[in-house]
Amino acid sequence: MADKTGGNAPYIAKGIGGFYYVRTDAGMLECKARGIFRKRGVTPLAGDRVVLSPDGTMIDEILPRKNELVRPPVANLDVLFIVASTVQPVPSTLVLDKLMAAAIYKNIQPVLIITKTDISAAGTLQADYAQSAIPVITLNYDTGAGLDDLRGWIAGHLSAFCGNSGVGKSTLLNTLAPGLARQTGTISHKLGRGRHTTREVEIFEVCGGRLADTPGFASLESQKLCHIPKEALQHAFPEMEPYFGQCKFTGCSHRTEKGCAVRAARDAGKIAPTRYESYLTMYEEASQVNEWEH
Ligand SMILES: Nc1nc2c(ncn2[C@@H]2O[C@H](COP(=O)(O)OP(=O)(O)O)[C@@H](O)[C@H]2O)c(=O)[nH]1
Ligand SMILES: [Mg+2]
Ligand SMILES: [Zn+2]
Repeated sequence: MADKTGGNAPYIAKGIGGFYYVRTDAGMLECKARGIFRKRGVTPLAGDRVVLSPDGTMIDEILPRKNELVRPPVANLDVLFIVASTVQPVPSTLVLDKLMAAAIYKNIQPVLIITKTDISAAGTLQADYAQSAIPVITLNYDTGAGLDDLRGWIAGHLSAFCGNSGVGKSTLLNTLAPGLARQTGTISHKLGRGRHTTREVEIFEVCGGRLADTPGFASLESQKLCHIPKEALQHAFPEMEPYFGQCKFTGCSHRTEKGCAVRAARDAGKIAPTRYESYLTMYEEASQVNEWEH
């Protein structure tokens, strides 16, 4: 499938037990990886674009990655859907902001999806992100609102869903791709292993795009995605970007410095207080990690 990024080379849909299932124009091929990868310390990942041997049994080459995540192990994600429900459970903006920042730092487009708007209005949550430059999709299954928007983001991209248990990820996937639940674990069945034993990422083609099913990625563990150094953190908050050149001091950390244009923007209502608050908390946490490491 041709993506907006990464071309349309064959890609690894799943790796399991030293075998790689590579989706090609000619269907799914079972391949092994050349020993050279192990020597170089490179592990082929689901999402990797690859060059196969002429007989289609070997991964000869892994094309350059746009990004890679260790947990969950997946390469070349374009979009991370961060699912939050208005209630049951009530979202933490800090947790959402951490995930969004991690995605941006990894060159992945975060998209916030708000569920359960039939139970409670999405107002506050929507307002928190209205000025963030992060796309927000408000879903409502009664009216169908948001579903086309979501399909538009899936098309032509490799994406993954994350979000707390109970926010409605499975419900959403079943709505978008009713066949997906049935497909899950097909490859491991072929291998004669119970699907409950597999923790591997598996990529499915749905809605004109590709979805990475990522077991163990249900909980919101942004620290597992990546650590963002405190100096880089400001770039993971896109709505702060317009003010960077305007602070009184170069190298302003946008916390307590006099003449900080970012703080002024917060005061003027141009940056949401919750977003700025998350930045401060994350900066503090990043500082502690840095000191501990050095
Ligand atoms: N009222 C309402 N309930 C929902 C919505 N989305 C999911 N649920 C319910 O929330 C519960 C958890 O949903 P589920 O999809 O299993 O969440 P997951 O843990 O993220 O996969 C289930 O009882 C769903 O029926 C929604 O938009 N509105
Ligand atoms: Mg679920
Ligand atoms: Zn500043």
